[in-house]
Amino acid sequence: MNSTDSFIAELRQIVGETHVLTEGDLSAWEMDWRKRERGHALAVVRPASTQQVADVVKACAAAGVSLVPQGGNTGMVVGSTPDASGRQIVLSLTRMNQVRALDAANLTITVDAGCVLQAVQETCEAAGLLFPLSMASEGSCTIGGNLGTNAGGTQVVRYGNTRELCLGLEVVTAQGEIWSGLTGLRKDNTGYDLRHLMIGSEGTLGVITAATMKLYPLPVSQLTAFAAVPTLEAAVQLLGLAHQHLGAGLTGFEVMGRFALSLVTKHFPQIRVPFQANVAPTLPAGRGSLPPKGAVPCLGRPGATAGYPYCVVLENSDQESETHARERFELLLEVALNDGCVLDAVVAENMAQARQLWHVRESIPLAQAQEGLNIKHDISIAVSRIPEFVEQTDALLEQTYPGMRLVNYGHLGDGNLHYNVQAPEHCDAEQFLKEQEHGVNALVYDQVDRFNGSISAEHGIGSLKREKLAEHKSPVALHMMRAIKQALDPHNILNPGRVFRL
Ligand code: FAD
Ligand code: 2HG
Ligand code: ZN
Repeated sequence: MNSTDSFIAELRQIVGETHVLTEGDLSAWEMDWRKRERGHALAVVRPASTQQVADVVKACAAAGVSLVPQGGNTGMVVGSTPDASGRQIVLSLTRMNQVRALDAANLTITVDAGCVLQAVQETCEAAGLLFPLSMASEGSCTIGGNLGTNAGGTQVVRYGNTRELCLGLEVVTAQGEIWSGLTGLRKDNTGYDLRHLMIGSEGTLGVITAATMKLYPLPVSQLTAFAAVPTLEAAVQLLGLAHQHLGAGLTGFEVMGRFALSLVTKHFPQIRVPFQANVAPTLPAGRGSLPPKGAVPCLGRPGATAGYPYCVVLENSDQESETHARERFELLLEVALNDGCVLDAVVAENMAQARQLWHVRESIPLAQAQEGLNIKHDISIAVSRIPEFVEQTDALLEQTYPGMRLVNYGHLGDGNLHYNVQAPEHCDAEQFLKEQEHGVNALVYDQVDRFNGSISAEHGIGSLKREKLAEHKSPVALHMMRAIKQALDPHNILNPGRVFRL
């Protein structure tokens, strides 16, 4: 038996014969969600317990084999798939999917890292509690992946990123030791906060095997509106009004450019996008009229036409009764309509309609993927400067890459845009990316620097943005990051080549 065979045999002994995959179609583990890169794994290893993870990591360390932790493989930056060497293992955590404890009085839940986000949300809801992390990939992404990337999503404006929701972690170190840091404490200042070091480290500092996460009471009322705005400045003005009128009730504030919405209409014609040409008006405009069954009532001005430059989804969730909350919510929209920062708006009458409105927003990444390969920029800029950034950068891109199409949307409430560039129509997207991606990225990221922004707001670095990080992060910060990596993983076996090269 050669050394590779005996290594595979050892892995099989640890996790069981059928949970070490070496043959057949492994593309689900080897190809990233965006289909940017296809790697090749020595094996896909699927442990079922923390001890098995620790034993696998020890075996890898002894054999000098590196490993790539993987959850739902929905990451956007090529961080959870193996390289092309055929010498790395994919450590898939999806069999570790148990809820370990739910402490309603402490408002915490402790879950295995491989739990799917939606399953955690549903468990909490069944117990009358809210786990607020939410994103379009929630049916597939895992808590381990959310922590690994410090994922954001659509509720950050109220509840923060995954980091803010995490109280404790259990982690397997690069040496195969288990750090049991599963605390539900809100206060613990006993030295360096290792939890925060692990969160957002993209599998390069440790393998997260479980986490204790914060919960909240389920909101009593939830109101969602879809509003058309004349400009991005108006969207920012509406955000200010929403903070003022709704206070902590404001839980979501998303912006969507016209082209982004047109892709939803084009690729998912069954989805009703308010104010788009394919949607017959649901109601004569005006407050108070009763909507036909299943339709979203219209608050907007009569005669408003389709094709607004930007639309916004905003959500208020509250502990006060629906009647009070709705009064405040509708007052906000009335003030915004009078100020001219909203041109038209629909408010969901019930949860089913709210879900329809959110579904429009959440379908954009999928519609965009249907349109073809694109160049993603997950950037953050101070909210106040976003309109100026977009105006300048749109103009620069249009001038330099005539015909390119901007899919601009995102979490405006957090100052986070998905400022994505799609190849010109009828142009081979693969060819466009090959020839122009470098230049497009340089242009956009230089602008981000000029506006003191970040080149990765919520998706992380992976290998896709690794070289960009080196260009845009301060040398002092990079030096400290490397020192941490070398201290915790001196043999570079945990997701090497992700975030930076050593
Ligand atoms: P993976 O893709 O498997 O892994 C991501 C990274 O985490 C990799 O570096 C991996 O090595 C590491 N990792 C995974 N598990 C562990 C572990 N147990 N221990 C240590 N490291 C680990 N992201 C957002 O932030 N906000 C959004 O709104 C959002 N919307 C999305 C919508 C769609 C349609 C899609 C496809 C993706 C979206 N994403 C979003 C990106 C993605 O879903 C998130 O980054 C998510 O957190 C990844 O979880 P995952 O389980 O799929 O992780
Ligand atoms: C979202 O907010 C995700 O929908 C995906 O973060 C962003 O596809 C993208 O660019
Ligand atoms: Zn996002």
